Amino acid sequence: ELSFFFPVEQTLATIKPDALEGHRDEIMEEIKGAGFVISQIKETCLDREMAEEFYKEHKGKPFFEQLVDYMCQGPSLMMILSKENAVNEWRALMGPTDPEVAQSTAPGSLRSKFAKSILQNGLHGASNEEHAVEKIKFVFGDIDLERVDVIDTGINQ
Ligand code: RTP
Ligand code: MG
Repeated sequence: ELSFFFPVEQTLATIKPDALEGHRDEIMEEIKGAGFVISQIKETCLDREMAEEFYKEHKGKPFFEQLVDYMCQGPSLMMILSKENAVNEWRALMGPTDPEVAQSTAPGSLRSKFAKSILQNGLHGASNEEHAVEKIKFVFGDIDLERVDVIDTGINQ
């Protein structure tokens, strides 16, 4: 079992409403193709209060209200992704926040393909390990991350 030598890490990944509606299957294939295990998955419609909490670190920024509107426009897909170095690997697969930057600096990335604008950029990923634990707790409650890979979500084939 390789994970004995290369400890598996978890991150919180989100397919935002517009990308979920338009590109769910393509994005799921890319996630599995990149070697992530989908350890938990939940489709959920954030309400304003939840969206504000989800992005609380951006409260007060000029784009905050638009960001909350965007996150509430339909269901999002929340996932715990497991892989060695999952936090950074998932951010690399997403690519930069701004799709124009993504297209020029990370042409294979998900945002280079599926983001519509710097706001409507289709995907979220926790920015560091501490943030990942906090976001996982917020979305999935108090689950045991040591055991999260034992649960078979049935969608990793
Ligand atoms: P995320 O948190 O969603 O994974 O995105 P990120 O780290 O790449 O970018 P961050 O700075 O954390 O911004 C969070 C989300 O806010 C929206 N945004 N809009 N209009 C703007 O200038 C602007 N800047 C950021 C995006 O939806 C971004 O993903
Ligand atoms: Mg962020």
